[in-house]
Formats: sequence, C-alpha cells, structure tokens
Amino acid sequence: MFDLIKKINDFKISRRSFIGWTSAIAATTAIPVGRGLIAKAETNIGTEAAGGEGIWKTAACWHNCGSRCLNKVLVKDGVVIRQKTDDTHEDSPDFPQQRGCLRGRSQRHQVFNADRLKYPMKRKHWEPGGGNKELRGKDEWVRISWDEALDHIASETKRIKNKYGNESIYVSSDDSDDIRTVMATQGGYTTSDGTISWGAWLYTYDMLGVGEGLYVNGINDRLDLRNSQLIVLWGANPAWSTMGSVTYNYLQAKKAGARFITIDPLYTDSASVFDADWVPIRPGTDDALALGIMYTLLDEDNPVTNPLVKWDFLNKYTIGFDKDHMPEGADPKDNFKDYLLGTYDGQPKTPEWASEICGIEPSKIRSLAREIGGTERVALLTGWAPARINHGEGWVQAFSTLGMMTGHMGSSGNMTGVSCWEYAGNMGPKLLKGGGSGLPSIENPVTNVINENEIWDAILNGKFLQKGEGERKVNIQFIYHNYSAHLQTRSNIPRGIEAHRKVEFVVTNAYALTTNAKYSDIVLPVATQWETEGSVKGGNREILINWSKIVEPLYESKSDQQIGKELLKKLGEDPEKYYPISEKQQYFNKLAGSTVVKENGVDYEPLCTITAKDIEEWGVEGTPQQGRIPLKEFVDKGIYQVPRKKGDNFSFIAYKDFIDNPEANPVSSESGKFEIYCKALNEASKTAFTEIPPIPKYVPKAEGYESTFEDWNTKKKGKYPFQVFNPHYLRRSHSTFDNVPQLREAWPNPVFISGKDAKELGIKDGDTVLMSNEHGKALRPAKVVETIMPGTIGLPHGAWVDIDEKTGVDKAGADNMLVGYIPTGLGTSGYNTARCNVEKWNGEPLEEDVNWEQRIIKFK
Ligand SMILES: Nc1nc2c(c(=O)[nH]1)N[C@H]1C(S)=C(S)[C@@H](COP(=O)(O)OP(=O)(O)OC[C@H]3O[C@@H](n4cnc5c(=O)[nH]c(N)nc54)[C@H](O)[C@@H]3O)O[C@H]1N2
Ligand SMILES: Nc1nc2c(c(=O)[nH]1)N[C@H]1C(S)=C(S)[C@@H](COP(=O)(O)OP(=O)(O)OC[C@H]3O[C@@H](n4cnc5c(=O)[nH]c(N)nc54)[C@H](O)[C@@H]3O)O[C@H]1N2
Ligand code: SF4
Ligand SMILES: [Mo]
Repeated sequence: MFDLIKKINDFKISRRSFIGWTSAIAATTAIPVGRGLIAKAETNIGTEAAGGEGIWKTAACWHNCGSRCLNKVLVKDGVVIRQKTDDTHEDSPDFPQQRGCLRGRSQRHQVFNADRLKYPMKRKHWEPGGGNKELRGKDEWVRISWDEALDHIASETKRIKNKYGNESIYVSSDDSDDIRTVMATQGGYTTSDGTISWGAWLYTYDMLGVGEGLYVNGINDRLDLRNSQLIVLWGANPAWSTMGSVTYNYLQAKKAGARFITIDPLYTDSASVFDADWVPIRPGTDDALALGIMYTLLDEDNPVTNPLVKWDFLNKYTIGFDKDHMPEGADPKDNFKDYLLGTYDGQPKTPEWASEICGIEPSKIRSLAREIGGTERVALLTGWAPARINHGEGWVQAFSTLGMMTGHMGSSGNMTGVSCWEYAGNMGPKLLKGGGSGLPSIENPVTNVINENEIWDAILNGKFLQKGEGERKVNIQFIYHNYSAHLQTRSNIPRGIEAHRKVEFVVTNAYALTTNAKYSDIVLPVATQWETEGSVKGGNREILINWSKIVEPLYESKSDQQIGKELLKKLGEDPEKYYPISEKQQYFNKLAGSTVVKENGVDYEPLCTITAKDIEEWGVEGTPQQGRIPLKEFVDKGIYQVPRKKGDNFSFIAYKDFIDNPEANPVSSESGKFEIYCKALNEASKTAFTEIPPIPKYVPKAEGYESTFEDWNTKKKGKYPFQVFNPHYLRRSHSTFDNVPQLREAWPNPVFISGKDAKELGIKDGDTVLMSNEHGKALRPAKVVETIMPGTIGLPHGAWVDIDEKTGVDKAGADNMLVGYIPTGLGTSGYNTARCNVEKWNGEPLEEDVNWEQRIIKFK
C-alpha cells in the first residue's frame, strides 16, 4: 500500500508541476499503451501515455451551455498540451459518445487565456462611499493585495449595511452560493429571479397542468422519438444550442423515417441537417400561427371523413375547450372554441387573420394544420426562444392547446412540449443523480426578490414589484456580482451601466475582465473550475460526469469558496461554521452520494464502490459502500453512461400515467386536467405586471411586430421597422467564451440580415451596419443571407459589450443594447421581442473582432 498524500507531495515537488492527485496515482501506475494517445480509449484514461507523452485527465466543461460532454486534457509536466473528447466507448446510435463542441474543445484557451485576471485590483479613483462613480467602466486599475481588497469589501459591507440596511446589498450570483452565503451571515441581501431561460414556461406550466411537463418531463425519451412520423422543431435549433449527442439522436429519428418541419425566423443548421421544410416566421407571433392552425383544424374537421380534432382527448383530459367543458364559476362564453370562431369578438382566427401577423401564407398555415392534425404520430417540439418574449404566456397556452387538440400527447411517437437545453429530444427521469456536497445551506433573512426585468430600474427608481405582494421600496447601494454576467445578459445594458454608476459600491469576482468586472470598483480574481478540487455534474438523463483539478489556481486567483471563507474572516466570522468540510471532502461526498438507476428502471443504487482504502487514500471521512463501479474507475473515466436499447426499462412517455388513468394520476393544475381555460393563471397575473387571459388569446407583444409600424392599418412603417431576435450562438455560452481569440477566429460574429432588406438599404455583405432604438445603439458587420425572414435581424446572443463613451455606440453588437425593459405578464423576460432601425454605418468600418485588443490589464 502506498501513502497517497506523500506521493502527491513528492510528485509535485519532484516535477514542479501542478498536476493533482489522480494524475499522481496514474503516473505511478502507468501502463504503456503502445504508440499513440488515441489508442484504445479505455486503456489510456488517467494513465501516462507511451513515451512519457503525458496523462489524460477529465477536465471541467462547466458552463450553462445547453449540454454536458466529456472533456479530456493531456497534461504533460504540468502543462495542458492537448484536448480531446469522449472516446471511452465505441460510438453507436443507442449508446452515443458524449462528444464536445468547439467551445469545450477550446476550454484550455479560456483557462490559459492571456486576459486572465492575475491580482485583486481596485479602480484608481475609487474610495469608500464610491469616489467618482461616473468613472466606472473607464477608470484605470490599480493592483492591490488580497488583504487590502478584502478589508475594503468587509468595511464597505458593514458601512452600507449599517447606513441603508441589508436590503441595500444586491447579490447577482446565479450558481455559486459563496457570496450569497457570506451576505446571508451578515443579515441578508436582496436578490433577483426571473424567467431568463424558460421564458413564459417557467411560471405557467404547473398552473396549466402541463405539469412538470413541457419542462423536464414534458416529452418522451429519445428512443421513442424514433416512433414519430413528423417532428416539428418550433423555434428550436439543437445543432447550435444543444451540442453533444442531441443532433445525432434526431438523425436516428430521421433515419427511422420521420419528416421534419422547422418554424423559425432562421433557416437553421438543424433545418439543414434534418432536411426540414422551413416555415419562416416573425419573432413573437407564434401564438397567432398556432391559432390559425387550430382554426383550420376546427374548420376542416369531420369526425368521419377527415378527423383532425381529437374530441375524445379534449373531452376526457382538458377543460375550457368549449362551453360544455368550462370550469365551475367561469363564464361559458369565455370558452376557447368560441374565441377561435370569433363568436363573441367578431374576429374568427382564420389563417388569413394569422397570416397578417405571423407572415406565413394562409395556404401554408392550412397545410401545417392538415399535416399536424392528419398525421398519427407527431412530435411538436419547441425551444424556449419563442416563449422568451414580452407577453409570452399566450404562446405557452396556444402551443399546449394545439397538442391537446390534436391528441399528440401521452403516447408513443406523440409529444408536445419543450425540447431544449440538456433535455432536448430526450426527457424522462434522470437515470443518474449526482450526490450533494454536504455543506450546510444558510438562509437569507431578506425576502426581496426583484424580477430580472426590473433590476436596473429598481436601482434607479428605488422600487420594484415583489411577486404575489405588490410594490416594495428598495435602496440598493452595493452590487456584488459573482458567477453571473448580469450587466451583459439582462435587458438594457445602457440602463444597467447607469445603475452601476449610481450605487456606492460594486464588486465582481471574475477570471477575466468581464463586463460586470469592468464596471466595478474592486475585482477579485477567481480560479476556474480547472483549478478547483473537482465536482460531479449531470447532463442528459443518461450520463453523470465528474472532473478533478487540472492545475493549481493561476497567478493570485482563489477558488470561489476560498474567497467566501476569507471574506467571512474579515467580517469577524468563523468560516469553519459555514464551511465545516474541505473542498476535497465536498467532492468526495458528491461522488459517494451519486446514484444510478437499477435494471428495473425504478430503484437506484450507489454509483461508486468505495473501499476503506479509497477513503484512506483520499484522506477524507466516509463509509465504504458497494456500488456499480469502483470509485477510481469513475474518476479516471470521468463519465458513467447508462447504455440504452430498445425495450429497456428506461423509456419514457410523458403524461402516460395521466392518460391511462386521469382520476388516479391528475396533473398539477387546480382541476387536475390540462387547463385550456386556466383560472389560476389569470388570477396570478392580477398581482403581477399585466393581466393574462385565462384562455390562449392573441395579445400584441410589447415591442413586437405590431410596434414596428407607425400605423398598423395603412402599414406605414415606424421609426424601428426591424424585429430583432437573439439566437444562442455557437462560439459562446451566453457571454462565456466570447473572449477566446481562437473561437473568435473560428466563428465570426455578424448580424444576419435578409438579401431583400439589405438590397433595399444598400447594404452589402460585410458592410458595417448600425442598429439603433430608444434603448441603445450597436454595430456589427452584416451577414447578408437568404435564410432569414425579411423584416427581422438575427443578432447573436452574448457578445461582450464595448461602448464608445462619446457616442454611446457599442461596437461589439451586444444583444442587450437593443432589448427593452418591459416586464409583462408574470414577469417574463422578453429578449426576442425587440425592434430597431438598421442602416449602413458611415463611420469607420469595423474590423473582425478577432483582431481587437484583448481586455488585458496593464498596471502603470
Ligand atoms: N438578449 C438576450 N439576453 C439573454 C438571452 C437571450 O437569448 N437574449 N438568454 C438568456 C439566458 S437563456 C440565460 S441562461 C442568461 C445567462 O446569463 P448569465 O448566467 O449571466 O450568463 P453567462 O455568460 O453564462 O455568465 C456566467 C458568468 O459566470 C462566470 N463564471 C464561470 N465560471 C465561474 C466560476 O467558477 N466562478 C465565478 N465566480 N464565475 C464564473 C463567467 O465568466 C460569466 O461571466 O442570459 C439570458 N440573456
Ligand atoms: N451555442 C449555445 N448553445 C446554448 C446556449 C448558448 O449561449 N450558446 N445557451 C443555452 C441556454 S442557457 C439555453 S436557455 C438554451 C436556449 O435554447 P433555445 O431557446 O432553444 O435557443 P435559441 O437559440 O434562443 O432559439 C432557438 C431557435 O429559436 C429561434 N427563435 C427565436 N425567436 C423565435 C420566435 O419568436 N419564434 C420562433 N418560432 N423561433 C424563434 C431562433 O432563431 C433559434 O433558431 O440554449 C442553450 N444552448
Ligand atoms: S456543449 Fe457544453 S459541455 Fe459540451 S463541450 Fe460544448 S461547452 Fe462543453
Ligand atoms: Mo438559459
């Protein structure tokens, strides 16, 4: 038996390297594998490759990128010299490899980027109380010690809290709780919450009774997808926004015979790969299209000769479709069928009516209705994008109702729901679950939760709407950003900057000079996940990934947790009280607590077999346990994936229990049925931002298509004639990775505009264009294409804003320069409802951003 700790120490000292413990073990037990590092996957993982060429380790790919893949790095003498992805088993359709994308494979260029923040620093003209606050974003930086930085943060925390109360501290962190923990120990902090990802789905799905459904368990699993004859991707582009094996899964459905339709303002790479019939649509008008389709279904339905509407389904599983199936207390006239027919409002929702709004020919709307209603097994799959709009709730209602009307729910090959993010095309209970860290959680005594649409306004105007309650006053004087990019990713950057220049103190923990950091007073350099102990993370339902440390924290950076602990000390707290266990113990706990589904598809067992020797070698507390695979195997491989095959016990049909027995297995709505008429939704909206009708009714969207006209009746265009939408973009994960030069080179960042519009505006491919509205101005080179809906521009999500202080123009083309600030409905983020003017820029033409100077701090 060898002494692990000693080995690690000796190893580090002898090699002067950063390599962590697993490599150390591997190095001492190396098995040469013949020539080539890409020899047999299973044999070279975690082992030193032939000829001392290095050690392959699993490295974190931890961002909110829409997927989760295996990311391996080759470490030699403490240096990462190469990356690769999943080759732990042969690739096959049923058991696909979890292959990384261009971003993950460039992770080392992010971790070792020249722009990494090296030291704590403060703004030159900062002083307690703020100093010259207008200089935020343009001041010089001064290097300071950790001691000084933490002293300033601790004393300002105390001063601001004593003067203005804990509510005046706003913490924007999303994922990491360390700064939240610190501030919770000090009496609490204001936070924010919203529907940023999900759009209108988040606050509505449970009320509508599309249950957990249309969220994580709302569609069938990927093997069942192969039973669909028609797959409609409605505002979903997995080839860009869910990397990994999802596109491959869809291809299996295609091979099995499915036809594809995409309904999207862009002809996407997914449409191209699946050879889909592309139906171009205006952003934010999908509910109008769905209503036009449903009108046609009703109009053309004949139970005998042309059964398009599934009446049995509607009658048995839903409420509110017609006057005979209304909930108690509701006015029978408010039923959905009469709304479609225009019985009381005089406006039948015909394809002609819909066409004027959504821009799709009436004949096409009719043919969509016939295809969707007339095909036996259909997957109606939507991304979150069409719901990430102002007044988005009506879309969720209309889309769900279409699935109900056509009965494409709850049986093999039939599904209606969200297909997005890590769950794209493959839902059902997770087959693996990661364990918890074992850290205690600390409650936040402050109850303020600001809607994400209102944060900057709340700071500037001193009030916000507390959900379910009403207006609250707030006086925010301290913004602490940790593990989020709020100033980039929330609506209206110019207003955000104004808010940042108003408060007394702004701090950001970051690993590069992100936009949050740029507009701060003090910036603390944070270690990336390659520099921390390790963790376990799920992805699609069939995998669990773990990674361990690749290098020690670079320069003077510290892990999030280390920063939290040191700040606690400066605030006079005992960090051991809140962090009683080491980061290594936390990693071990996550591994030990991980479970995997048993063959029966119901029960779970521990994933890792852990021996007393393992525990001793790790130097942690624990109890030996019997699991599926040895701990070392999971750590060395970095992944466990449950093999799938047709007929196994892991398949999933969404809502099947409810469909089989609705009384015994009601859905989550008040009535226990799918609610086409939803009283709860209407009621909830009365204390929120704008009222939502109980049935799917068309509502013009704030800053939507109608607002591009000065006069809707004469169709005279207004000041802002173009609709803007923000596809999630391949070169980055939101704002993350946008600073990686290799990715900038591989994947340029233009604005997409149609050939028709470009011609009318005299814009040629590559010309710099100015996009402007009352919220902001931004530049981008134009990419003139025939694959976008005329009248719309596709401005990719997440570019690092770069504003010229004199003109206010952002040369990076950040999406949130143009997105307004209009909370609607229950507080839905309206990113895909924006509009602007587009014109040829008559200033200096833009250079490709790969040639721009990086944000590297040079201290004087
Ligand atoms: N206009 C518009 N806006 C949008 C969207 C849109 O489509 N259009 N999409 C929305 C969606 S879906 C989402 S989910 C949000 C995403 O919004 P954010 O979560 O704010 O976006 P990210 O860019 O992922 O920000 C993550 C930040 O955390 C930092 N970070 C990463 N790892 C660590 C770490 O270990 N420690 C610390 N301290 N920091 C770390 C990264 O550097 C980055 O700055 O954006 C939303 N905003
Ligand atoms: N490469 C990359 N992938 C990502 C992310 C990323 O930043 N980069 N972010 C991840 C995260 S956190 C999330 S939440 C998901 C988001 O996933 P989605 O919301 O599905 O992704 P989007 O790219 O915003 O939009 C999908 C498609 O909808 C189209 N679309 C936009 N607006 C509308 C509309 O109003 N109607 C219709 N019919 N179509 C519309 C877009 O053109 C695009 O092709 O993506 C994840 N995946
Ligand atoms: S999809 Fe996400 S997890 Fe997979 S390699 Fe790309 S960035 Fe990493
Ligand atoms: Mo998201």
